[in-house]
Amino acid sequence: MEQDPREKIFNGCFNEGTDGWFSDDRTPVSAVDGKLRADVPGGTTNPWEAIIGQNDILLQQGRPYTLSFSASASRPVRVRVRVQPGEPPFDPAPLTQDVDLGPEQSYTFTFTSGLDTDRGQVVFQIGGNSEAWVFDVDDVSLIGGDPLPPYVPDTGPRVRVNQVGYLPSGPKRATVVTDSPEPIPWQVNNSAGVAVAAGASTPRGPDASSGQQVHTVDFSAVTQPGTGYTLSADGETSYPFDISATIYDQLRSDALHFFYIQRSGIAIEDALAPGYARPPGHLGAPPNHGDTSVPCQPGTGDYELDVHGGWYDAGDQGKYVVNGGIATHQLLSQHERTQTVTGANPDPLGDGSLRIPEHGNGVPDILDEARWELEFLLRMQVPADQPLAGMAHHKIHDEKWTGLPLSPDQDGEVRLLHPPSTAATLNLAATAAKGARLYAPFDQDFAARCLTAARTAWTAAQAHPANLASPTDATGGGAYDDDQVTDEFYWAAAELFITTGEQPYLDALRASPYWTGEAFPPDGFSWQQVAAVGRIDLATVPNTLPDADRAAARASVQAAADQYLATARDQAYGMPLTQDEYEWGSNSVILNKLAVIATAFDLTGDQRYRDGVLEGLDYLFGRNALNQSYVTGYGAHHSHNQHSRLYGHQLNPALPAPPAGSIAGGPNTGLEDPKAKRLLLDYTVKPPKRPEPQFCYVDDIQSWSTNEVAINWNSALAWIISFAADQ
Ligand code: 9MR
Repeated sequence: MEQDPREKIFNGCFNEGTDGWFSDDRTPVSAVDGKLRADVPGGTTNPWEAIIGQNDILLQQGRPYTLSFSASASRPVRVRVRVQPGEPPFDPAPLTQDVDLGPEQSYTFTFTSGLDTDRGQVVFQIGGNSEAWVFDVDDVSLIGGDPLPPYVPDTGPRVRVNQVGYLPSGPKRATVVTDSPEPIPWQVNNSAGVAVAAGASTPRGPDASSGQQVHTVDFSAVTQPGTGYTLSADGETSYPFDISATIYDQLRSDALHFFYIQRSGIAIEDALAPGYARPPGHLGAPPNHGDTSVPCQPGTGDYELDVHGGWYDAGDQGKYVVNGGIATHQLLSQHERTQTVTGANPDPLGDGSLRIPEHGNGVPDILDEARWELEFLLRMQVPADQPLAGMAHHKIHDEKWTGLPLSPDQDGEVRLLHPPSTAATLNLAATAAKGARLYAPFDQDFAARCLTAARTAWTAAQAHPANLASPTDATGGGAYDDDQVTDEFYWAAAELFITTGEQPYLDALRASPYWTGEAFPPDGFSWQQVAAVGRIDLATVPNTLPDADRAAARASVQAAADQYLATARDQAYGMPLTQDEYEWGSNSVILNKLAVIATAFDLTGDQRYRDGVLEGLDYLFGRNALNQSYVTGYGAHHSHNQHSRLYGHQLNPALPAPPAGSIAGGPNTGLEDPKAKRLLLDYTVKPPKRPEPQFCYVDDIQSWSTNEVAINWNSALAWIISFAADQ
């Protein structure tokens, strides 16, 4: 059916399953034959005790509306339909209508809105019956008010630069959106408005990831440090930028400070994080039901574990071993790089460098921060006297999804341990093995504890090589499922071998398909594809691999870096991402490819790699189709409404926005949340059309699939910014 431009309901025909609709916990809903079906429980007294509805409905005061739907009931019942405010006390409601249901029938009601809100609700209150029944509803439509204005992002000037700036000795490129078929003149002005360089652009034709006609500009010849430079071309002037050797220094610290603020199980101190102070989350104090004695999911184990601590994963407050694993690895690697690479500066990561409570304990602060998570990962290991001893539980999170915003100490949901998985167990083995060698100079006991846990986990994973996390276990938390764990085996074997030098781990490496196989996926490594991180460590960290094997590992890093650089060269916006790779967390895909390119630079000193990393960063700081810096607090136009229960400023001005240095997930062509769909899909055509890949992003707190924060994304940012700041 053609959508009326004044339509206020999203997915009212249920062509997209139950997307956009909520129900209460006791009323399961599903999309059946293009309708929504609810199995309504019996034994309730009030209509609102069973409920289905949609949030974020735009209602304008004094405007007429028409609500229509078709519905049926498996036996005659009376239900109540309401259009109401989205928050308690849910009154005054512009429409309250009792409806007698039976065989399928269409219903139409008109009303005038007394409310002015973009957070209205349409609800079907279907409780109040002693016996269970089945409710079917379809073609839900609310027409009225003014047509929804099409969402037009603020893309600023058509001249796109790195809004933070450029290193004096680094490449300096920009992208100009213009239809001109011929080169156009450009000019760089300093802050006094004096022209310091000029030239002509290079036409690049149509750009596949943005759908735009673009030119590139190269002003690398400008090397004089200064603030407030601008680039002008085609009658437009870019946002200002700096040229400075220190542009990434503060971000090196901020990107890591994010982890302190995401900590679970500790009070966040205002003195360390002004504006972010909060009581400890999930330490067993009511209303929390976690995380000090957390039971297993029903039917999966008869014990409880103390799994307090660690970092909250993202905008949710779950804790997932596979994502905690890669994030911990990247922090540990950031530290380890300072020990293996000449020119990598340990001081900005050392004791006293970060804003954390462990100052002055003689341990590099970055190791203190990583240990906060590593201790949690160790707690997730199944005790020796239980079935699957030595494995790691896949995750712990709320039984049901919680709303936004939510301070973790106020979370009243039951939290459960989800079954152990091979992938989680190998993440524990890999990170604990790496921790064993890195903490040894500072805390022998902890290092020994790590190594024992890593060995135990490795043995347990070998005994249970195919315990896969369920892809459907995604209520109240993410699934983080992975049906391929040979890469996790390879990574864990690599870390255990590097730390111990023992033959069985080398044998396991040799037996792995990754020993000679491609470890670097075309779309970069990730929490799910981890062979690359094992390979990078074999190539960079001192170990006892035979020389030829070590040389092969190094050559493979370089070959992957060459491939990623070739991708970047094809992009008029300069980043190593093809138009098909704008997936969930696409910014981290770029960052992780940049880490491979950076490692090639560390190994070879070849400037092409260093320049490729720096140019790739330009995209993340504003040289892109949206003119958007994806890092909070950095650049003239930066993301600041990321999806998070902690940083709820967009919903409640009394709450903080994400802290400076938080990176957003980035454009995602899947548009996997209702907000992104409603704003970005063009419903005037069938099937609804999404914008070009680079435009599949919205800086809105409700768009979790394009605009969330996450520990594995900030760990990727922190690693690469440390590299860039070292240059
Ligand atoms: O980063 C994850 C991405 O690769 C997946 O496609 C997506 C959907 O399963 O989940 C992402 O991870 C989210 C997790 O499931 C729950 N916490 C927030 C994570 C970041 O969005």
